[in-house]
Amino acid sequence: MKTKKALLIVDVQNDFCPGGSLAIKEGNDIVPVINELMDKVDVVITTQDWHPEGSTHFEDWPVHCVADTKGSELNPKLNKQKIDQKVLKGTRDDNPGYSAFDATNISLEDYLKEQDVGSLYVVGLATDYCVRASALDALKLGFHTYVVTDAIAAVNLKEGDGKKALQEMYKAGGILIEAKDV
Ligand code: VGL
Repeated sequence: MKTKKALLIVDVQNDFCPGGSLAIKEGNDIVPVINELMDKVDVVITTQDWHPEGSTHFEDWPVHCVADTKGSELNPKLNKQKIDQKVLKGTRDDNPGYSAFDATNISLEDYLKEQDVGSLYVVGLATDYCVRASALDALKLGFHTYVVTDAIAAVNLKEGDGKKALQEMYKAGGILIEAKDV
């Protein structure tokens, strides 16, 4: 039986935080909560949206998280020392890379299996896009998947998108939990 717990920190990058090109209001507020969670797990993984310049993905979104720019860097307040594995996604034009399992620098599924991870705690940005897609894929792949509700934030292009995504993840078998209960 896979026994280890992993924290999957989705896209806590400058462009998704206040001051960034696709800023989510609460982007900075979740960082201290995430830093504390790092001590409660065995493996810490970060994902980064990592788009080529001129990506067709930018027909749907403002230009954001272009590879090797300030905007694609992790939030400076995130504790980098505890990161075991970085994952890059959205690196090619044929896939928007919403899900951490679409990463191209490694296979996240293989990595988690090698590390003996059975449970994933998903946190980060944004609830209605990359958190949602990553959690739904984790559930499909059979991981015990927790979504830490006070360590995520939504874009909410349409009002209620974040809530809808939470319901979807719950219905698919995701466990909604608060950071204090991890
Ligand atoms: C994301 C919108 C566009 C995310 C990525 O990280 O959730 N949202 N690209």
